[in-house]
Amino acid sequence: MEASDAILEDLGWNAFFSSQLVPGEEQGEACVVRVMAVHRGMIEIAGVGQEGMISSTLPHSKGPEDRPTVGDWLMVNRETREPLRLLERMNLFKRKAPLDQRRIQLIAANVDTLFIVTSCNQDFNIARLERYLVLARDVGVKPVIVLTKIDLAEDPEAFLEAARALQPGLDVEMVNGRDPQSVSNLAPYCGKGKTVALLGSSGVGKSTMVNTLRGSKSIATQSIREIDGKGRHTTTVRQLHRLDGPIKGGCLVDTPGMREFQLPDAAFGIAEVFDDIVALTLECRFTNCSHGSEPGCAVQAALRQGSLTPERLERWRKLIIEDTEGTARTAGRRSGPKNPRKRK
Ligand SMILES: Nc1nc2c(ncn2[C@@H]2O[C@H](COP(=O)(O)OP(=O)(O)OP(=O)(O)O)[C@@H](O)[C@H]2O)c(=O)[nH]1
Ligand SMILES: [Mg+2]
Ligand SMILES: [Zn+2]
Repeated sequence: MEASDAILEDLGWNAFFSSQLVPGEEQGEACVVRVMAVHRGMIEIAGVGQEGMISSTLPHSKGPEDRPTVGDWLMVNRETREPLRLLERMNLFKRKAPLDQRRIQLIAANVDTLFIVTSCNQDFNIARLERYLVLARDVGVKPVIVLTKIDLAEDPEAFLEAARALQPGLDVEMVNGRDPQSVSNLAPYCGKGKTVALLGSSGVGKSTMVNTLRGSKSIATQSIREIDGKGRHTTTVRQLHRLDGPIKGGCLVDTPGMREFQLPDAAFGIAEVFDDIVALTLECRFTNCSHGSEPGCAVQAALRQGSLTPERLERWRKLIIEDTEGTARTAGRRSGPKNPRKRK
């Protein structure tokens, strides 16, 4: 293996991407780089002998998803560093833009694991965590719930239990993000060539954790507001950071805390995170059951038995309605909520 291959592999380069190279492409004027950060109209890149800021404008870019985002692999001109083409993505995290729901905002591409970060305080919110889980399932990336600030919580175990109850088999980790010993629990998710993205509200400690994992204080962090415990939106750019300190190998994508978080069309992810309810709806007597007062409704029966809580049912209904309305809006028409049941 050549030294240059080793550099790319450290950055996450693998056979999925190398198989997309046209024979001879890399011997010519083109070389491959990874997008490390996105600024206004500019991107920061890293590759073999390539480091720095370049224009983010791609030739022949067609749709909103053609823009380079953090984690992307890009072919650029070796000399001029002009972007030539975007390599096909392994996966892509996106959301609806907060100020314009018709716009899609790209969050990160080519991610192996998603850390859904929340702190053991007022930030902890089951409905929001479910939303992030839906996103991860929809994108097809393994989610891990990371509970921070366990050193400040009176009863961190209660948060652990509530998080574990979200989904059977879900990975939940507890850390004091400022303590190197504690964050070393997260090392197994990192490692050579692996990319981990961190998502969560402002102030939960994403940047603090990235700093500690890297054994550095280079990323700015800021205390949360005392009055309501909310963060101050300290991180403003999505950025890929290489792990080359106490924990060696892999990359972490630090992201700005999200104020509000609207899912893109995510019917698949919703069905995965709420697979218990989906299974129940298939047992209802009527195919068009609204799970209200119809006879033979398996959802209502589960509520009566206590195997399903009304809160969980409500959260599912909300996501389904939101997803259906979003899809209808994108399609440029109005319609009521779809019946989730499809009979074969
Ligand atoms: N005691 C304690 N403090 C923590 C922990 N994690 C983070 N903090 C503190 O919480 C505050 C916010 O941390 P940040 O890392 O800036 O939060 P962030 O998630 O990056 O926030 P944004 O960049 O605004 O999205 C800082 O004062 C950190 O020192 C922890 O596990 N324990
Ligand atoms: Mg931050
Ligand atoms: Zn029903």
